[in-house]
Amino acid sequence: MESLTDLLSETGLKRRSPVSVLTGAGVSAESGVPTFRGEEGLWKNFRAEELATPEAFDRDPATVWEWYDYRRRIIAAKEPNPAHRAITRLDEAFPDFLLITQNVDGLHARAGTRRIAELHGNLFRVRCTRDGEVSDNLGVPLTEIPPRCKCGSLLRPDVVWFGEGLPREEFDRAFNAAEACKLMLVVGTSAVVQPAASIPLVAKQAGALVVEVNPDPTPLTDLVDLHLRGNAGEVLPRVVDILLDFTDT
Ligand code: BV8
Repeated sequence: MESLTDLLSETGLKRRSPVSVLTGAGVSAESGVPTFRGEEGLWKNFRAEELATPEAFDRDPATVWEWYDYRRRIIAAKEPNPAHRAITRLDEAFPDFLLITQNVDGLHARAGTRRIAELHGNLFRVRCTRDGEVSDNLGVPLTEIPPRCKCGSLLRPDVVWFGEGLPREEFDRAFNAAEACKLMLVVGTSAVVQPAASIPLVAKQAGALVVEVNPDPTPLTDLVDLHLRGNAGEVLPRVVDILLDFTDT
């Protein structure tokens, strides 16, 4: 990876430099969590675009709720992988750091990463459909599917569905970090879902060094400074070693 070191030398990255990471489902692939669009990227024969919508929930709340419960059960049995843990090492080493994730699986927090912007919410939280109050899913009495809030309204997963706006605070944190960072790692995303897929472009246009980690090319690949082809669980720990060595001056 001498080319990464060459690029770091050109940019003069320091330990005090702002660093951001954008992740997608690929960072959880080596934990055994299915991605959305890979060949195994089917969640129980459903495509996210079919069920991850307000219309689907209005039409058939029980099926949508059960689909999320199915995903929660699968993910609760998984563990963070070396890619998640490598990102935690960055969070611990760089004073000005933000992880921006599209993932809703909660694995980054379970790996110990603290500074996270969850663009698309989190599977392990639920939200009241009447007043938007968010709570921990674990305390929900499953007397009926989907369960109801204490106010009597249906509960829904606290995730962003297609056609819904992203949480304003998380969106702003992510785009502000993209505009300020000197280095952005883009890990395990097919870069097709907007507005998340625009975040690396914002970083690039603001002058950051943008490095993609993905076994396959994506619509971003021709636009980034360096595409490291490989699995995040293998590539990221080595990238972090290089970043910490290079800035350890
Ligand atoms: C919005 C939560 C407006 C739910 C998700 C332009 C054209 C057409 C449509 C649109 C457009 N702009 C906006 C839209 C609509 C839509 C959209 O982008 N559609 C896409 C499909 C074209 N966007 C929206 O609807 C967004 N909202 O725009 O609202 C608005 C604004 C204001 C007010 C009101 C409305 C909301 C999008 C959020 C949707 N919710 N998730 C749930 O999970 O159930 S998105 C879902 O896709 C997940 O969050 C997922 O993370 C995300 C992106 O997928 P990826 O993470 O990239 O995963 P994928 O499987 O695709 O790729 C995996 C990658 O990993 C691959 O590249 C693979 O090669 C790689 N990989 C595999 N193994 C490894 C690996 N990499 C590294 N290591 C490995 N081992």
